[in-house]
Amino acid sequence: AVFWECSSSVFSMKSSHSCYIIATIVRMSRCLALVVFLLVAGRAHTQQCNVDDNVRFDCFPEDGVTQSKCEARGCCWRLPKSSGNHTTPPRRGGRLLPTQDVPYCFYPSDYPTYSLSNLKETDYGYTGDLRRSTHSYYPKDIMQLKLDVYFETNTRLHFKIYDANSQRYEVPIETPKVTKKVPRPNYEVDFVHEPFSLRVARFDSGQGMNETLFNTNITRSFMFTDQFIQISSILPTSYIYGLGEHRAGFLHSLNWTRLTMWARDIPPVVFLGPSPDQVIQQYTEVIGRPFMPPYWSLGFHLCRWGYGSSDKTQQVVEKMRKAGIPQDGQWNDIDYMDKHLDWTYDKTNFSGLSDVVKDLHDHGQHYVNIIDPGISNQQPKGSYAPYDDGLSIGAFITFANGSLVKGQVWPGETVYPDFTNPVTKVWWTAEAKAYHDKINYDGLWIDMNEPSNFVDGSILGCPDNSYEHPPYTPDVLGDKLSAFTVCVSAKQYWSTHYNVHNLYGMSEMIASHDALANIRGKRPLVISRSTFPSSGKYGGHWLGDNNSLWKDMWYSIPGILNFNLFGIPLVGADICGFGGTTTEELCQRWQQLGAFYPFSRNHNTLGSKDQDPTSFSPAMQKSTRDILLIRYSLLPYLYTLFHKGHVTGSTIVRPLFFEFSMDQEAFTIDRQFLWGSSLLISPVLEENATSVNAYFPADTWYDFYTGTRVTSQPSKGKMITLDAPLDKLNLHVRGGRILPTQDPNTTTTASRNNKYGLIVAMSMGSVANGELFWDDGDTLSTYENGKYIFMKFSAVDNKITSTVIKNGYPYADKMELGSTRVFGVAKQPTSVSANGKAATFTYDSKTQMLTVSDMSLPMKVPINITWKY
Ligand code: MIG
Repeated sequence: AVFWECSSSVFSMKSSHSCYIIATIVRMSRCLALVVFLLVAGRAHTQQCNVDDNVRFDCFPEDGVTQSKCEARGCCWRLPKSSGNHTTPPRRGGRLLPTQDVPYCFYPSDYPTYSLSNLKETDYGYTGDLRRSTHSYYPKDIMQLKLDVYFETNTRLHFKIYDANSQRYEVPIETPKVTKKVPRPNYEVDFVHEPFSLRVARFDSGQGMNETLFNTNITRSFMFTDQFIQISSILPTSYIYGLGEHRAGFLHSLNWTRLTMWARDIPPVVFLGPSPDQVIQQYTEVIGRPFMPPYWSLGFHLCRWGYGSSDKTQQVVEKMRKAGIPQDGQWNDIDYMDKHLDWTYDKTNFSGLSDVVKDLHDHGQHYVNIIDPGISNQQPKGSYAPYDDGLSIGAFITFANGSLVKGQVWPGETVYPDFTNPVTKVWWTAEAKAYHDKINYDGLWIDMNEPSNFVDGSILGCPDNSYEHPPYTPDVLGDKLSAFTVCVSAKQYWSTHYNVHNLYGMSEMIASHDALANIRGKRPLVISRSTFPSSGKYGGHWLGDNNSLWKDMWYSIPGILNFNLFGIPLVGADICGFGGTTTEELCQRWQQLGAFYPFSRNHNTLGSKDQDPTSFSPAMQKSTRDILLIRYSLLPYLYTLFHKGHVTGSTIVRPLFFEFSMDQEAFTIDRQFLWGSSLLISPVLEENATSVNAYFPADTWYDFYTGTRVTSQPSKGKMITLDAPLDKLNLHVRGGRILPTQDPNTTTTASRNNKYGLIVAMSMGSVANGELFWDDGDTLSTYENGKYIFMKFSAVDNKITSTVIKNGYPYADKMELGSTRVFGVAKQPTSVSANGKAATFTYDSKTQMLTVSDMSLPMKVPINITWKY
């Protein structure tokens, strides 16, 4: 059970154990990140209640506070200065956006807490003892704690606070083990002994001063009890991003906002940056780097709940082909199943399913189906192997007494696989293989894995114990931990469900990823609804059930940006909206935006009107085709970004401030985003709009379509109103960058045979750089095994060259550069040569774009394109 609380200068986190959070924190010219927690408090004896409104730390975050309940906790009860005539606090609650107000009940400044003793330097940093002598208001204080501080790398400090006398549950995610401290870290840590507090500061060599990143010396609210943990820090900034999946804008409100992340549980680390993208690289160094997606998964995907038959599924694919709209993946939702049973298909309505899949494969396309965790226990014995086999090996979650936890999901009564159990993984692979022998699917879409349950806890309710009824229940849906999921006191192999609840989805991702790799021997695609830090190692995510609303289209941008912060970059929202009925205009705009989601899929709910692109007017189809062809042409650039993400942890889609971290205007922008450092996407998010106000951070930017320079490295960023007729998505390329491209086609299988291209966008000083990573797009571990080609491109004045850094790609002979567009060529060239031969070119003096075409330059050796004036 976890929640956050933030005021303008305070936040805290309460957790069942230890926690792990990442927030990128930006302050004026500096960016950092931050993270995490645990700890304790005691009964106040004397009360120092003279605390300013804006630093009041909420002592009664749950609903129903009264003066007597507050004072029973040893806390202060005072009207906020800003309360006006109100004498009772407004009701709290409101799950998505809790009431934001100054707490009436808050910690006194002399609240008893822990003291620090025996602080010693060690090989890895520091160790010390934390003790308290009075109890807090929550049951079972851990009176003696240990503090370990690890100086792990120059940019990573890790501190851990834990029970001195007994082993508590820790999340079994492998994190780097560091036993020797780095000699010259980029930070310092200091401690106050009585009462205990800790401060972390980063050296800022540029400014010759230190910047405090984390400082718990704010309120004595540090608690560490059996089921309630809390630590607070002063924030160095009011710009807070990240902190789990929420449907809201990118920037968080700091007005006593509670963000619930039911059960997150790994030790704390502090990442120092300083640049935001470095923060993410440092974070993924700990949790694991994102997987390398199969190339085909970066194409466009189509799905809906309720095609109802294999014929209807086939028809939509055929309509897409006829319309010439790119499509790499066709998906089926739960209606393909026989009575919603996992690893079966409806032999009546979907009798042609294996032919549909064969036809997709014959056309270089792929097929993905949904799988839910719940396994029906209601089928006649001997008729449904997934249940019979699972039961016989003990694959399912049980209560402490060994009886099965039975819930209710789509197939009716179900049991739940315990994916943390190694035997369950073996069973899951066997079931996935048996089904794959019938339907040759290519990827798995795993839904309902919170895990979801249509009854609370189980069909028999839940036992009465302290897991089910903790002393503090965070702000969760249904007001109890087992609401809409399984009983939290149920047993799993790793630990009690209470401890591993939020890991359920990830454990299923691991099992599904490994099963696919095993069965297909190729790169797996797993898309999961529930995720946890480290999930990006195993698959991607879609943002769940949005609606066909303009606002939800906007929210998808903070959504994809956040998942890039979380190290799960293969992410997208249901294009055109899942619930409700889209309009053609909304769907057309959403297809434009969605063409730039890392994971691009149109999906629709049962019973809603068709919303695949072919169900709209020819004009809408054309605009969707055009923008998807642009996506496909840019896939070499996107794929190279995924490679970078896989190897260094850098982000694929980025908020503007990741690249322009000195620009305060950029901090709040969540209606535009970047692909990598170089491509700016400025979608229309409003109905009836024919223009868009787009922010251009201070640099040189070119219109993607015409090559026209829109800004010439001004000293400050600018807001510019751009034309955005219905069939146009505004895209801009940053000066100084080279993007690798490929002539598009309607599948990646086809486009991968085409010639490559370059978009060269000159800086004001007439230089540009870029790179390309390429491999066969489907073989496992090509980077790790050296089966790839990696090259760098550079442009200076009137010359473009390449350097092949590594060539281990078996088909590198087939790669040819066909064309190049150069933005920012000031004068008309008289001739252009490509590897020494005269080349075809055109030049537009108005836009200053030089286009060189009809080339066939082998890419495994250096290229050289030169023009003369
Ligand atoms: O209870 O499988 O978020 O994408 O279409 C609903 C049916 C279950 C929820 C998923 C949605 C999917 C739907 N599923």
